[in-house]
Amino acid sequence: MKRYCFAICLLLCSSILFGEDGYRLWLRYDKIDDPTLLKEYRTAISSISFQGSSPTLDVAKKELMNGLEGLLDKKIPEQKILVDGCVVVGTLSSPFFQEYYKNDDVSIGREGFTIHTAKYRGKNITLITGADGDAGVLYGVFQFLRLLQTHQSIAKISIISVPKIQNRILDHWDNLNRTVERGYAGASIWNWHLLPGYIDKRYVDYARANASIGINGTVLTNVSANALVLTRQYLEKVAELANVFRPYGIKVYLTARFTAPIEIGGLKTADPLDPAVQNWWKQKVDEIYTYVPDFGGFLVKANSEGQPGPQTYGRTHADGANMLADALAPHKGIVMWRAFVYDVRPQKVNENFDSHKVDSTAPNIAASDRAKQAYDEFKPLDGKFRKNVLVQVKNGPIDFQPREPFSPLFGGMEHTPLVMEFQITQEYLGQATNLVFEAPLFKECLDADTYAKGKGSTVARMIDGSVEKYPTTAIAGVSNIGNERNWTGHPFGQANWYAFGRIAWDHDLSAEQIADEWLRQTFSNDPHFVASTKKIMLMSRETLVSYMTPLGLHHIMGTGHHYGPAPWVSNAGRADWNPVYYHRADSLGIGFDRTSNGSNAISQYSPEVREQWDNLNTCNEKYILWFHHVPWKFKMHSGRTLWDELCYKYYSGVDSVRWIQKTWNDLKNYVDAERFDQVKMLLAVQEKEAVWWRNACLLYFQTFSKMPIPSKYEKPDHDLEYYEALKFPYAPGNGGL
Ligand code: GCW
Repeated sequence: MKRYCFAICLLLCSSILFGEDGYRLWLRYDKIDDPTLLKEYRTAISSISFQGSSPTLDVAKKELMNGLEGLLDKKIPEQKILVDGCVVVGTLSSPFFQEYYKNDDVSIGREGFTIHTAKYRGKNITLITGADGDAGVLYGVFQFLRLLQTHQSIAKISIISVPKIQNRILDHWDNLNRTVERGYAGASIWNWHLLPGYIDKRYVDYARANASIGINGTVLTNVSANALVLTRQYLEKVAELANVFRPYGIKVYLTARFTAPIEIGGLKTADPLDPAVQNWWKQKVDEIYTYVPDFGGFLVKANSEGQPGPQTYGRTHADGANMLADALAPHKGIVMWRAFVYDVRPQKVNENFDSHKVDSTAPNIAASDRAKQAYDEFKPLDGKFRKNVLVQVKNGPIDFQPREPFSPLFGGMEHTPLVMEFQITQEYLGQATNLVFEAPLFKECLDADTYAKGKGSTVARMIDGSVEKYPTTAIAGVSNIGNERNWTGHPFGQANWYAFGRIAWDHDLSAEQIADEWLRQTFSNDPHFVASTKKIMLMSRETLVSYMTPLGLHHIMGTGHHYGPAPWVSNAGRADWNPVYYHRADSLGIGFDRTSNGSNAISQYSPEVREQWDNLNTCNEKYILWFHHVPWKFKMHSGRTLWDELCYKYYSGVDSVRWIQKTWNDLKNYVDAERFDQVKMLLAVQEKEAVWWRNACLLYFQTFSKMPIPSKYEKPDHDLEYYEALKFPYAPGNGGL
């Protein structure tokens, strides 16, 4: 009896320990459940042999041993002599690989790797190699484990993989009090109070997860910055995190508050041309490097949304960025200076702008276009930045909306390397309740052609240094990670972290391939499960666009918390915080006229792009209301009027969510109960939110169009007043504001 109880206890404990709570992300390493494949793998992998040792090689070895032990359900021994089935791992400079490659030119740069199967000295072996020092070998090990986790054949491998972009960075908008701006997955994972003494195991798992997808940098703190992180007390904590991340090839960066010299340095000014200020930053940077010898540099949000900056002192963004760059240069650090600016400053206004005949129902809107400001401010500064400054640009000209055209800066800054900034956290994409796979959004932007240097000048090629050779290239994603057990709140939020890393490494990967890989590693290799869930993922972003902001609508969400629809809001603190500013609905039509007759934002793009979008008849309909004020009865490609098309989009968005729900429900037997139920519940919430968006937006826009919602559709279950009255005082994500 006793023994029986003990066995039950053990069973219970192990299921608690190994329950699918999502903590293990895509690094689950469970036993290969296909017996034939398991046999093949066990024959092909009999032992491992690490050539040399270093902190990075040591973590690579640990990962490989753990991974193989889990996947093959057996301990794989280390072997000093070559035997059949040996996996030989090491850097190119190790004696083994020196001899193996002899005079071959192995072009893998600092961080690339190769994986090969070969017959060598009569033995069938697998070789994984990378350059010295950096994490190439580790990346190779993770790629090898990925092959097994996704059930690929390993009989004949020949992979050379080199990242296309040098710095692949997660930007955390985490505050020192552990709130996370636009974070929906609990508190910050950085437990500042317990650092430097207590190293949470999560820091190591964070580093493993990032290294597994090639992320090699982390900005620890919010761009809306707190100068305290630059004090000695906090630098000691930062140093400990950097120590944990170093073996995994991850560099630490910090956000620099422009007025730090005043706030923590006791100076009277932060003017970047003041020698005392310059000297303060120089000394501060030198001090940082004593704590973190491989410190990456600063990310700066200046003169934007209340953050101080050089303009506060009558200086330019270039003056500010260059001052920090000079302090960092001796240490090889970089400055990522953000172009997300829309400060309260007089703006140049096109005289014709707003001259389209608006009638008395049009809300009162300012004669400016926020979409133009980043370009207007930064274009004149092109060529004026130091070599170690990169300008960091959000993917679209406004602000991480469900859909935006690419920012014109990507085609406009010939002499300045740009950092692509994507937002992984779903501030405007249903936060942590909506299932939205972002790879299609990332790809849509990266694959867009700027025509800046002729056809084929895609956004990706403009930032990765293939069009202009830059000494440094970078891409950043605003993190969606928090301290919730499964890291991202929504189980599918993990896919967006994963997708960002994979695309940052290789922007030629397709969204489909990334979804496929992620699903196989995170859930199951079952073909039916993978096919159905992949379909869900690949349609999810377009689905969200349809029920939130179809046809180029944007920025019509709730004020402040950005939760839910609020297209009626017209009383926010600044004109360009108001949804009415962006949709401009009136009795004649809807949409923001950014053509040459309107704000002329279109002029910031190359002629080839301009030509497509400036003309109402050739403009891709997914951007039509972004660039045009379109009459309600305008005939769309479908043959429907604009109003009917809008109804169609909103209704089809909700229908798609319902289809996704049904498809997920049918997958019950393929998924562990915990994650199945979580996703099921969240999809029910998403369906409610989609209906809410649809009803609220259509009822509101109908007050201008005065046209009926076609009778074939289900009727909104509340009236407009009901939706307008909804309030969400404690909606998450506003941390630190
Ligand atoms: O999208 C907006 C967010 C702000 C954020 C800002 C930015 C960190 O609503 O919360 O502030 O962008 O990117 O600086």
